[in-house]
Amino acid sequence: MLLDKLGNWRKTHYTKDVTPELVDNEIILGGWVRNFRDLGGLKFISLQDKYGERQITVKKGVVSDELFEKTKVGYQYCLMVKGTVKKFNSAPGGIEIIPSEIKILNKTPEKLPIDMTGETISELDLRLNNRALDLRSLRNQAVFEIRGEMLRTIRSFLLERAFSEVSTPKIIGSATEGGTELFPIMFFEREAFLTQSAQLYKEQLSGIYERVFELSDCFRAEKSRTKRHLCEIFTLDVEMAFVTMDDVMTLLEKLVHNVIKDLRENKMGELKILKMENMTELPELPFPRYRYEEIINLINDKLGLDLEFGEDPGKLTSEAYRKLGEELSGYYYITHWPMSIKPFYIMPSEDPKYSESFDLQKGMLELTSGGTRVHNKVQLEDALESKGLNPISFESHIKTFDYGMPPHAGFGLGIDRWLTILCGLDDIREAVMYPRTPDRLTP
Ligand code: AMO
Repeated sequence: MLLDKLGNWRKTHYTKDVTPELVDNEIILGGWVRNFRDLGGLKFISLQDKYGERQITVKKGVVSDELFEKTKVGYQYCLMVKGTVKKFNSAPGGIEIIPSEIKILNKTPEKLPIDMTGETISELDLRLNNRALDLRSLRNQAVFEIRGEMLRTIRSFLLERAFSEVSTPKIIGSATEGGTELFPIMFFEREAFLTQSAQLYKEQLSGIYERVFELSDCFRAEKSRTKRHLCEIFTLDVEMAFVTMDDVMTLLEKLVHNVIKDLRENKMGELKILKMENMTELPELPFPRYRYEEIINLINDKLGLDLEFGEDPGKLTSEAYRKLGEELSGYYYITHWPMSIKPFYIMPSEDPKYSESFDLQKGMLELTSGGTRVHNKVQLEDALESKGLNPISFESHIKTFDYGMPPHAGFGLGIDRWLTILCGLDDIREAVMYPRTPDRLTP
């Protein structure tokens, strides 16, 4: 069969806009066949577009014989349908479209590599191998609609509070987080790296614009094959001048609260598709705050482990991690980490064994790290040396501390991890359109 041409047809509506007010009107929809049923004299097509789906009802005697014969479709065929909107209570949304013309714009092989009807969920690697198809599923549409809403709410929340959105380089000359886990690249004849975080630049910019944020990709050369690690991550970086970590923690918990409130108000349909309408609950403010030592004691007492001061609870086995998540299932802060396991830019506490730092956790998952930063140049140079780093490699950064760097604090939040939680996904790779892990460079 020859394919139809688009010609002068243009969509008049998206499926979500086809409401009962449009009954008896002629419309043009476009999209893909999610499902179809052929009952002999009656054919049903679920036509899906970026916002949802509508039922197209093709009944012998009601549509022309030519159209009835032509309507032989397969899963994910690309169609445009011109037709009249009718009320039909048992159709999704209480509406059906009676077509007068259908254009088949593209076809698919008889057997698709993954299930697209929504009846079963194919295995994740198979879905990722066929991601452009997989992303069309109603479930994935819900996940990425929620991601878009999260980013919009984050932006407006911060812009309303005198933040400036900034963009910092992703090709860098030396480490930001202190050495390891960088991807080297060739920058003409020189070696360069893909950035791990906006850390140093956002600190510098907080000395100019006072309150800055960035939403961007960062690269982590970690060979961690877990359900919570990626090699390319998307983070929210925030930095504020003239504050300490307490102010930043108050801002962050309000931000988290605001995003969830907005999702519950505006994306309930998507949460329902993901069966998260009762799970993605509005957390109470303020979030509980535990010092690092309290968490270590809790893990040792409740979970029968033997962690010592200075160990990173993040390095726990997944079993212990799961148990910690059962013990503390909501959002909570872990503060005052040992200085020995924090980066050079973090401010030591009055007792320098501890640091002015925090993580925001949701159950077993670390969502954010942050803290008060060192803003005194000499102290920063000493901190670099004490971490075994060469101040010469950080010269251009340190120089900026000569020109009136204000006290400042900030945090970095992993958007992919947060989306995983908000959508109740099992694996972080599901929260990224095209994930990068040690085993995955395509698609
Ligand atoms: P950190 O290295 O903790 O802090 O990163 C911030 C947040 O990013 C997320 N994240 C990851 N997500 C998926 N896969 C990974 N491999 C991965 N690594 C990190 C986590 C984490 O909490 N500069 C500091 C932040 C700051 O102090 O402002 C930083 O990058 O959710």
